Amino acid sequence: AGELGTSTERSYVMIKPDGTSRQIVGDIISRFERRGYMLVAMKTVVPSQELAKEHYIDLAKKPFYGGLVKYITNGTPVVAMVWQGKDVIRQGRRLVGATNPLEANPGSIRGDFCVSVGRNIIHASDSHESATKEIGLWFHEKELATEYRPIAWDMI
Ligand code: RTP
Repeated sequence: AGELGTSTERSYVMIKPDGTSRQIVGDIISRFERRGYMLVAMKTVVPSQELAKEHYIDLAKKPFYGGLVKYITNGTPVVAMVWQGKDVIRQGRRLVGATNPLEANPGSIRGDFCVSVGRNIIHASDSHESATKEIGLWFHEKELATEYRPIAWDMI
């Protein structure tokens, strides 16, 4: 997932089915863009059972795992994204807010939009290791932009 601590660092961010249903995709993307991060890949996906289970494999023993997989595979698309930029993994988690939205600060995505841990809108990688795993799970290498620079659109 790029090189940690540099402008090539990458994070996997996913708007979950409740986020797409509630039509707040644009708002969420804006928050990452205006902070200064670059969208290097994005697509809608209706996750299969297999994909959802693999994504949350580390939580397989948790009592909420079944419900979590059911929620992610309810048939509504998720928006799978890769964001790039300096400290994007850690800052992405700050933009998202605490896992339990009742602990999330107002101004964070969860703190602004939700109240239930089981419907908390968005996922963001929590480490360089999970970012690498998750980007590989949701995207083919060729789907990732390798060069991305803002263009000087007022110069032409
Ligand atoms: P995420 O991976 O989605 O960014 O969430 P996270 O790291 O903040 O939280 P994690 O502990 O990895 O949990 C993953 C997702 O599982 C759901 N969850 N439900 N008690 C519950 O019902 C419960 N706890 C966690 C949430 O959707 C959480 O984001």
